[in-house]
Parts: sequence; structure tokens; C-alpha cells
Amino acid sequence: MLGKAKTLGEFIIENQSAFKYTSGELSRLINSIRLAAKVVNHDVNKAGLVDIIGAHGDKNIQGEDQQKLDVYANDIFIQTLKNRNIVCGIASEEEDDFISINSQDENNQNKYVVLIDPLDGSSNIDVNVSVGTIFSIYRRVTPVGTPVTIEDFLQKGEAQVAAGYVIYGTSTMIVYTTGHGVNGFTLNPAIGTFYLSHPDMQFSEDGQIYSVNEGNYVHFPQGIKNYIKYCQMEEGNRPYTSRYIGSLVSDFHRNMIKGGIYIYPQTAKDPNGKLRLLYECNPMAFIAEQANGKASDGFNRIMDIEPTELHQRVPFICGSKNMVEKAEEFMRQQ
Ligand code: AHM
Ligand code: MG
Repeated sequence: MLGKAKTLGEFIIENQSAFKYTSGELSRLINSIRLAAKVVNHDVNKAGLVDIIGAHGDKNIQGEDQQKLDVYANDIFIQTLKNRNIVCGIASEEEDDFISINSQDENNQNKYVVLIDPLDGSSNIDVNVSVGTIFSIYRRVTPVGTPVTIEDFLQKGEAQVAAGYVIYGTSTMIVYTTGHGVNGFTLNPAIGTFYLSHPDMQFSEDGQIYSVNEGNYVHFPQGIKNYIKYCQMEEGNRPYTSRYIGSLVSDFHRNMIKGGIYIYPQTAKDPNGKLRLLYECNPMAFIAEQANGKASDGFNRIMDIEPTELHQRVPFICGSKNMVEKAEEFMRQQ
């Protein structure tokens, strides 16, 4: 029944030798993310039972404190990466500062840092809508064997070694890139194995879906307002379809499969938008570019932006190349 389907484990091993990208360290790192994703998946799937088995702050039957799922996911990813001793630093959307691992240990020769949004779109959990984990991996820039510094995390998206997301949806998937295209793996929950289900994922050059929170329309810059009107105009293959889940991973995933654009612009209230450059925009931009798509802040390529702080926000326009270029054109004209 499983036929010739390749597992994620097999794929990682094959590609490690094909691309010679590491000594095995990056493979082990992606394997750890796979493991943590399975643990988080198990709990996300039980989220609807929280009302009957207890909510955040309650004690469960063993007397242990129960946690909110986003805090829980954060702990699982951090603990998994720490325990397996394969990274030298972690930064998380859930933590104020970065975490240095084994900073006192000169024998720690690990060279990668991970930046992670452990459970993006977590407000959707209460209503049983898909959420995701987003991760981004860089090679440290400071010498191995020394404690990591902020410089190791404030790197341009361009320097990413790998990036990916886990989508906890109707199926659970891991989608990732190491800079050689994008591949998607679907979890068979019966046996806990991810199988290569979506090889070489690509955005179509044009799409017909636009995803934006139109409730904020009045606060959008004129260029985005004009682009939205363009999407709604009857001409050629327009009007486009509007689809907005409010969960970046899910909106991005659908647009990559069907062709479309995701927009979270700056508003009068949030002049840099809402999404975080390091935990959300850079990894999605890397995946988008590897899948023949594009990611921009309206004027500049996302992966060219020089980060200045860990939790920096940035306007985000991402998806099918021609659609993103059209939105940029409207931004330039505004
Ligand atoms: P979060 O990191 O606090 O979960 O916020 C990020 C989420 C994205 O997944 C989603 O696209 C966006 O926020 C939705 O925001 P809004 O409700 O303002 O449209
Ligand atoms: Mg987030």
C-alpha cells in the first residue's frame, strides 16, 4: 500500500550525499525538526479536547500544569533542538531574546542557528483552523566553539541555508528547502512517517487568488488599495478569487499549490505591518523563491533586507511572480 513512496528520512539521506551540503549536521537538524513536529502535531490534534481535559493554567490528571499550545510548541522545539545538541543557538518568536546553547563548552562545534515561529496563527486553534510552524536555518557568522551573539541571528534572508514550515491541516505536512527547490512531505499518522507527496513544488507565474485581510482596507497604503481594486476588476482572467484564512502557513501553502498572492501590508496603525522578518517573512520568502515565486516588502526583495532587531516587522507581499510584480508596480505609482 505504501508502494514506492519515499520517506522524508530516505530523502534527507539521499540529498545529503547528492548535494554534499553538510557533514550530516544539517540532516540531523532537519530530522530533529521532523521529530518535534510529530510531537506538536499530536497535541494540536487534541486541541478540541482542551475544554474537557483542561485548559491553560489547569492541572492535568497527573498534577502537571497544562500549557497553551503555542507555549507548549515553543518548549517542544527548543527542548528537542537543545537535547540533541545540534545547534549553537535558537531564536523564537515566543522568546524575548535568543538562546545560546552550550555557550561554555569549547567542544561545541555546532555551526547552525535556528529561528522559529513555533505555532503561527495560534489564534485559529480555538476554531479548528490549520496552524503551522515556520523555521529558518543559518550558518553562524561568529567562530565555532564560542557563545553565539546577536550577529549570528541578524543575517539577511539571502544567507539562509534552509527554511521550511509544518502545516497542521487536514493532513500534516512538512515543506522545506535547502536551496535546491521545494519538497513537501505528508504525514501518515497511522505509522508516524512523512512521505514525499509534493516533489518540486512551484508557484505558477500567474495566479487567480489574492489573500489579504480586507477588513483593514481603509488603513492600507494607496498602492495596495489600488492593487486590490485591480484584483476585483472584470478584465482578462480577473476578477480574482479572494481567500484569506488568517494563518500565514495555510494561506501561503494554498497559494503555492493553486497560484496566488498573500499580502500583509503596513497600515496606519502598524507602519511596518504585522509579520516578523526573521521568523515569518524570510523563511517564506526563501521557499517562495525556490518555488519560482517572489517575496517583497512592496519595494525591496525581502531576502535583501538587513535585519536590525530580532522581532523586526516588515510589510509582506509574497506569491506568484507576476502578481507580486504587479502589486509592486501599484506601490511605486501610489
Ligand atoms: P501570530 O504570529 O501572532 O500568530 O500572527 C501571525 C498571523 C499570520 O499567520 C496571519 O497571516 C496573520 O497573523 C493574520 O493577521 P490578521 O488577523 O491581522 O489578518
Ligand atoms: Mg507568527
